[in-house]
Amino acid sequence: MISFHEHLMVNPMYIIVFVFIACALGSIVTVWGADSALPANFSASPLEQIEQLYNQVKKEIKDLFKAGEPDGTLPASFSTSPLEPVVFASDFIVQKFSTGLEFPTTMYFVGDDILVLEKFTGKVIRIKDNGAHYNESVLDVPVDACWESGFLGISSISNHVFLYFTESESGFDKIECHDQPVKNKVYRYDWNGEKLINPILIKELPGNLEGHHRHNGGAMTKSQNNEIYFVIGDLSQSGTFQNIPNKIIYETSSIFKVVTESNNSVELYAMGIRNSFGLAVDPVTGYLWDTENSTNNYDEINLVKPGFNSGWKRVMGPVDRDNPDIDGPQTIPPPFENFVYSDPEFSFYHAVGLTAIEFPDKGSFEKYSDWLFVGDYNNGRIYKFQLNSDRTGFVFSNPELSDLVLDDNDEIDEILFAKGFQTVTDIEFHDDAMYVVSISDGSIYKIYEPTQSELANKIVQDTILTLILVGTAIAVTLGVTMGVIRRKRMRS
Ligand SMILES: [Ca+2]
Ligand SMILES: [Ca+2]
Ligand SMILES: [Ca+2]
Ligand SMILES: [Ca+2]
Repeated sequence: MISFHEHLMVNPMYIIVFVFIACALGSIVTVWGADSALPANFSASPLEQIEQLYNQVKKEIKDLFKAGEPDGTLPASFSTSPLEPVVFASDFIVQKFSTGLEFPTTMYFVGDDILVLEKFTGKVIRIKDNGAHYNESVLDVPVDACWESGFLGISSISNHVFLYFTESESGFDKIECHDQPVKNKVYRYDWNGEKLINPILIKELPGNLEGHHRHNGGAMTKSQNNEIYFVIGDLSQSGTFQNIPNKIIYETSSIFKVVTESNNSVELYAMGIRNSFGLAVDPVTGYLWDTENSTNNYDEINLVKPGFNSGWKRVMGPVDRDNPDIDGPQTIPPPFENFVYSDPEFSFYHAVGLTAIEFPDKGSFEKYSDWLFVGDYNNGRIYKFQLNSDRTGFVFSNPELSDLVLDDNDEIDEILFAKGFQTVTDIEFHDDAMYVVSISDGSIYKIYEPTQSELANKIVQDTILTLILVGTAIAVTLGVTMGVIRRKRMRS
């Protein structure tokens, strides 16, 4: 359902119509008022009421103009306010699809149902194709969920569902932070149509090495060749996988590949990653892509070829840029095994907390088949990037973006697809629609092309709102005019 505020925001035309009608009616009513005598016993209180309404509407309009500022200039505190979602593509609408989830992180479709992970409960919630939840969770694991730990990643190949979570040693869910060592684990479960059963441990990784519960990564995706990729961040380490050659070799800052057709063997695939909440495989090229998170500067989108070194802690963002997060100049890391550094395909100078990354399905999103979508946590936005012809990078029409960095004053419109989701943590495409998980909102949104009847409903809504606005304009104009008349009469 489209809210009143959202409606006003997406239709600045209404404000113009409003002001125009208010002005036009204002002059007409003033003329009428000048020629007409008000009854002597005219009570002042309705006028006061109208004046109050006028002030209220004035405030409302002021707020609306504040909300309508160009997106790129919105301060973070404002953009995280509970605005309703807006899609900047006129042929799509957005609907709140499912609610009442407790801090959902990521999701995956099994058939037409969604399995979604709750960060702190360790529950896998199953959602029907109408957005309703099944009563019982399909799995409930013990999670150690302080800070960025917890239930983090899901993917699936046929009836095998792969899960990434920080496992609680005690067997009970734990939210409190602590210094005890824990493990991040990847399990494979069987989906029997009702429950996730028969867990097999695929990979055990460190967790909470410094007691920080930070940079656990957790994103997962699958390739067309029945491989599963998953990622872990640096767990605040400074060692070999962070491009600091020393004796510290924890399995961190890495992307791993599970070869399911080879007895679930796990291979190291990429290194030098500070942290990541997003992996996706291009359905055309089979290339893996990721999103990566900076301290303050240069969040990244990367094409991740086998043996990719993302460069952390020597470099974040393009190596020829200065990065205040890095001590001294940025440098290409020294070689480690066969890993090769390459610059990101795009970066955000100012960290936005990049999370989800996804290639569109066909159907309604066919027109975006050469685009890549990315979500962010800090602003609740969804960005879109047009791929080049060999799908190894992006093309832009705005020269400010052609340097492959969104700098602070760059115009953002070209890459902004939607906003207002508070905190995006996952995106999936399914059956003509894009689904978006908002962790702090406890909701999944659906972005899709409306049917004819939904479109008709929207037109009716538009008409009603226009009438309401015209009515308000008349009331306001009357209020102003009558106020003027009253003051004139009081003076005379
Ligand atoms: Ca649990
Ligand atoms: Ca990098
Ligand atoms: Ca730029
Ligand atoms: Ca996803």
